[in-house]
Amino acid sequence: MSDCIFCKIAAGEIPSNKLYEDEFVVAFHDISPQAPVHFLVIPREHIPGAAAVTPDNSRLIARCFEVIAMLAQRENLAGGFRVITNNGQDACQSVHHLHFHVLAGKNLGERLIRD
Ligand code: DGP
Repeated sequence: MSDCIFCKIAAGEIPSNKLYEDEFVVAFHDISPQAPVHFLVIPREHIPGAAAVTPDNSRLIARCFEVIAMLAQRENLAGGFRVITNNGQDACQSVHHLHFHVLAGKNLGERLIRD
């Protein structure tokens, strides 16, 4: 999608602090961190959100979680981490390209990412 900010980050057209990228997935630090560790994992393919996951693209979600597990090990998140995806208006989704927030580096408590 030509006007999608995360498509542009994945393509390298907008700078980001990337942790990892491969043919299918990109991980980069969130511009507005909510925890000491806060990065986003996205499929390169433009999927608008969790509600748009289908049998045709769900392998990309599996790949995102493989990358999350790899980065959790590489970034030494042994104390634990939280994975969140916001979908739609009530969840305050602000970027309509599926992304998984990975939060860590402190006790995250029981509060939601936005309340
Ligand atoms: P959400 O509200 O779940 O759609 O989260 C979108 C996240 O994307 C939010 O935490 C801030 C982050 N974000 C928005 N624009 C940019 C950007 O240009 N660069 C980076 N690194 N993160 C961004």
